[in-house]
Amino acid sequence: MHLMHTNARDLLAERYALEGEDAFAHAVIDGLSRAQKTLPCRYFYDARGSELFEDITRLPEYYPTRTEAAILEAHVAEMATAVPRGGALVEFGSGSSLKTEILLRQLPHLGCYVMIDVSESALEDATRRLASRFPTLDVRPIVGDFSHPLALPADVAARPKTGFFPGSTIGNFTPAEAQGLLRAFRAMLSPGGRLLIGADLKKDARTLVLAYNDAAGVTAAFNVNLLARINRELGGSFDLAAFRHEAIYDPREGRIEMHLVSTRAQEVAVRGRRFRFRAGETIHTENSYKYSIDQFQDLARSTDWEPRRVWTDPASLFSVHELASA
Ligand code: SAH
Ligand code: AVI
Repeated sequence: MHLMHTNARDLLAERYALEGEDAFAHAVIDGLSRAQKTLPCRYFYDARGSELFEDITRLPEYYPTRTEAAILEAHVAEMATAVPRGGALVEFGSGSSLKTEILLRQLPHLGCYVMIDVSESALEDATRRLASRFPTLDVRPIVGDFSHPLALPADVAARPKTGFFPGSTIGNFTPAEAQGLLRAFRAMLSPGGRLLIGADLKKDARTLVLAYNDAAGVTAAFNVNLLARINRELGGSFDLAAFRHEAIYDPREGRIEMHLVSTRAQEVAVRGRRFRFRAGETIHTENSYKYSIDQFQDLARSTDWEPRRVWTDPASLFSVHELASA
């Protein structure tokens, strides 16, 4: 199996130097040095984190995955018209690519399927499964961070391109960051690109808070795994039992915030640097923004994407948007 690493391609030298473990160490030390400690949520997804995320998608409280899958099933014939014959489908943060199969089954004349993810293990599993379920499909896994400049292979770049960004992963970026991403995707998918993108919708706070505080504690394990990863990969000294998961909804920002709360005053070392925590102090680990359909379409317009069709479920929990390069 051939996984293409973006750092093997024509990226900036300084980014090359900051790949992998060094980039992770740099981000952790920078984030823990701030007044409000923070860690970038893309580091959730090591092999264990990717497994835990798949467990989250099957939780009764976590409505987004099954709702989006139902929207895809119901409207896939219309959605497929956004993908030209012989075109490339380029997925950002593809994870297990399970929902993508709904679309792939409808696209027998697809030129190729590009999946971009930071999780090498998720890409490996998905590549293996897709090879057996879609034996004639040209699958191109790319290990990389879609929020950094990323060059598509020349033969893919030459095809008409449709982006696929499901799961409401766009919600894990602030609106300003999301604008930057949407612009970068537009540049990558141009000329004439389309984007099929999932966005979780605003709803009552109770449903939202339960989705990120499941009874079985899987989301808590997903959150704490970030500290375990720092211990494993950077020789950190986090006492995992001394941090607890917290997820709150901030209605003014329209976002779920995940935090790790230090249950006592303590000091933690990472790569020879020491970080002090007060009892109750938190590390902000993730935002998950919730949009109205209008808000999301305005965000798209502000980045020169033109909103076309939008599909939702009967309870208006989740939305899938078709955007066209304006
Ligand atoms: N698309 C899937 C998975 C969503 S989970 C779904 O809808 O269920 C988010 C996925 O995005 C994970 O697989 C994670 O590894 C990946 N990811 C998160 N931030 C990323 C980044 N900056 N670059 C590339 N992949 C990223
Ligand atoms: C990937 N992303 C859209 C998920 C979300 O809902 O924000 C990640 C997640 N975090 C906790 N549960 C799921």
